[in-house]
Amino acid sequence: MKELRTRVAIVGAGPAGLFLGHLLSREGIDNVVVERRSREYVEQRVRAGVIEDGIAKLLADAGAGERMVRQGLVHHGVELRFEGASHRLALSDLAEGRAITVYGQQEVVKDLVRLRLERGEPLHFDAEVTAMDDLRSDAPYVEFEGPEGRTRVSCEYVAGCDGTFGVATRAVPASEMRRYERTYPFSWLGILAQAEPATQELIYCRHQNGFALYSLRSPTVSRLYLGVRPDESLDEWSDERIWDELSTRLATTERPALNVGPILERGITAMRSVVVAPMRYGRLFLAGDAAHIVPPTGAKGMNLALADVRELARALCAKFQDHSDDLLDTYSQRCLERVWRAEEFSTYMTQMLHPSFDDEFENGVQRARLRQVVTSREASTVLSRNYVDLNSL
Ligand code: RFL
Ligand code: PHB
Repeated sequence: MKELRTRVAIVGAGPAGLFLGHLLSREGIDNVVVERRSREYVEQRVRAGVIEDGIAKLLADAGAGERMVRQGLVHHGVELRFEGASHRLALSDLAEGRAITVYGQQEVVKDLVRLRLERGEPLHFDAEVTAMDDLRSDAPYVEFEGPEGRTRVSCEYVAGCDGTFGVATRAVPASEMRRYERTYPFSWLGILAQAEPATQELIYCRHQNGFALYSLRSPTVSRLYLGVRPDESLDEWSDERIWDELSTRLATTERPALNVGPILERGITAMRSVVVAPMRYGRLFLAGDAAHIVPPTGAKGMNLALADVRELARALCAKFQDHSDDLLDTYSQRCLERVWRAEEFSTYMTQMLHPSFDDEFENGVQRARLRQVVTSREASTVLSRNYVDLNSL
């Protein structure tokens, strides 16, 4: 078996793992990132698209936002559409001038991979971490299987940034970590389409047939979602049916609902909420989806992941540079407070925008909530502040 030594072994090259590696390297802290998929795969994986105000600044201040600042689309509002009518939420007016940046998650990943490889820092693709151990000692290790065989990475700390149900959470004895979970009775069918967006701003739509979201990636690429039954399969959704349903749900009396174009990518994602606590076991620290999942209605997943590693990088710097354990010891508690706020917001958005098919009482409550959001300045202010900057409030 090959042997490597580093200070921090980082499992996973999603936004969390790559950004943690970036922040540590900037402080001169040696780290190794290990990713089980190929570079092409992680750079093409279409997922999140909304970056909060404070998280966009964090990326830019860390020298990782140059292309995002050039190519990202800054939005100052979103639209809420229900009962056939549109209502604009003036996010920036309601949230002290702050705004969201629409920039694909895979673009963030591409930027971070390129920066890392340019600086010659270790990043192993096609390398699956199969084990980690001695996590409660001061000499933990992880092992991975890569193109060159088996390697053991001896380190001082392990960062579990390996996403949902990863090897990191599985390495923790069940008695040492609690898992809180909720499932929802729907999934999201998402498409990326070569079509000019027919909207300037994101549209969150509640229709009696179900939820719809109109998002975008560039002046020529649209990203759209439909709420569907949890057991639905992509085979049941021809291109024609997808476009018909999107245009039914997004229709208003005022303008054409959308522009149609070739579908470049499609997928169905189940919606759930998960929190594991604490986000630490000995010298293993969890960050991002490895520690929590939010339903995508609040657009919080990638933001939470980047906010976690902002905390973790600070805590590791305090340890290595000032010999202080304080921030490491409070990491989990500080993150979880923010994570539960994001769970609350994501649940609120999800429950307000996905109609029930068998509970008319629930539907009455949802409509009342939406009307309150568009008529009460207090309600729209709370929503806007959480939407644009929850992780920095
Ligand atoms: P990732 O991105 O899943 O990265 C984890 C990485 O770990 C690798 N890995 C391993 N590597 C080595 N050895 C092993 N044993 C490994 N096991 C796993 C995986 O291959 C992977 O590369 O987690 P990370 O970094 O925590 O980032 C989290 C975000 O990806 C996620 O929260 C967001 O995509 C969620 N999300 C959204 N977040 C937002 O902030 N705004 C949005 O608008 C938004 N929309 C979305 C979303 C997620 C979606 N899906 C598909 C879940 C829309 C959708 C449809
Ligand atoms: C996206 O653009 O992919 C997106 C936007 C907002 C969400 C979820 C996904 O809430």
